Amino acid sequence: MHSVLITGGAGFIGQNLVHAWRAARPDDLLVVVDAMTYAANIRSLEPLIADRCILFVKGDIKDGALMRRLFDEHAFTRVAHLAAESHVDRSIVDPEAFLQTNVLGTFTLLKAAHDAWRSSGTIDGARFLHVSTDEVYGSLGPSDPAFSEASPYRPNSPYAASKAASDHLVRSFVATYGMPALITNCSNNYGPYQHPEKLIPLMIIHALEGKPLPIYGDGSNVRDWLHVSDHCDALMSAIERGGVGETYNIGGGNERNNRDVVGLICDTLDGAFAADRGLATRFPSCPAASGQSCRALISYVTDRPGHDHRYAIDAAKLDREFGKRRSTGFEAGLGQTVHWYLDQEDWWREVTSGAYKAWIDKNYGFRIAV
Ligand code: NAD
Ligand code: TDX
Repeated sequence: MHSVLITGGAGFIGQNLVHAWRAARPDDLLVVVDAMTYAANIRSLEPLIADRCILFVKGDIKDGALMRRLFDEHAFTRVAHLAAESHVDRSIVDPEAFLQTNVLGTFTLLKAAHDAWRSSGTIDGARFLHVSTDEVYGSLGPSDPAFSEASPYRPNSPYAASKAASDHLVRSFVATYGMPALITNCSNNYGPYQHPEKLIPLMIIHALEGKPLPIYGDGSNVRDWLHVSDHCDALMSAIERGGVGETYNIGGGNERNNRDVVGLICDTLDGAFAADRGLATRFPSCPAASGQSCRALISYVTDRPGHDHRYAIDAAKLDREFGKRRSTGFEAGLGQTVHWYLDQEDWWREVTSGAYKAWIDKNYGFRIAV
């Protein structure tokens, strides 16, 4: 049994990890700390909080005194660190928050964990899992081999640079202070509870509302899509079985270009509307409500500055050490995800009507149609 701290547990991957952890290890004490930025949502955690299955603390990882107090009160033996500013487009418009949370916040948390574990003499059995991204490795050409754990760091966006800096800090704490930490670098996640600023939910919701589907550049950029449930499964394996100081790449093995992903979302929605006439009543602005294809909404817009062309992950080390378990095929996972957003209209309307909307209105800059 462990006392576990999950930072960023109100975010997309964090919420999924809280539910997965609760189901897999019901005896562990779970404490979630999250600053509740625009990206956070605790609707799905409310039943767990009410039933005292988890403890939720609204707090900032940059608050060193609070972090240290949490370690002293709960004697954590596991930390899954997911709190971050995570959206590349925001990092282009306003990079400072990324440096503050991703770099300074990670440093503050590392220091609090290290101080607490050293002074309580529990450092040997403890584990600190730093959840990072494949974006630290930069961009691949069409025929380059996939990123491995040995790939050099070449971040291109302020987001990627801030995550790279945080990875380096973790590594330095392992080498210098004997911190029992490890790092995972994973590819693009998709699935339930993803904020509608990210490609897949954005396209689903825009299509339902009859808005343009803005594909950056020519849409040839490739991402390796990983279902969030497979990611959470790998994170739980890594924290329990991974080696201190090790890095594990986590990928879905599902390389797709953005044109194909958006086309598949459109086709899935077209099929769903054809099968369920009630959807036309709920979403009358969607082209599929009048028998048209959602593809009619696709609009190629100005490219993201510094847009990485391709990410691909070589997950051989993860598979070798923990066994291959990532099992969600992309077409099936995307279909389930589209249906999740169809079923959870209340959830995404609440999100899209809030702070996210104010930001997107103000920063629509580089989405001007070309
Ligand atoms: P998200 O933006 O959905 O959630 C991040 C959470 O962190 C939010 O709940 C937010 O409130 C919280 N947070 C932000 N600043 C904080 C602070 N200073 N103190 C405490 N909490 C704070 O992000 P996500 O997609 O769930 O990503 C989680 C982690 O996984 C991040 O570290 C991200 O870099 C990494 N990652 C994500 C992906 C992906 O495809 N989503 C891929 C690779 C790696
Ligand atoms: O409106 C859009 N149109 C578009 O063409 C948006 C939002 C995105 N895109 C493109 C840009 C990317 O090539 O789709 C691709 C995916 O974009 P995002 O969903 O913004 O993800 P990405 O930039 O690849 O980063 C994601 O994966 C790695 C997460 O946001 C990061 O947190 C993670 O580290």
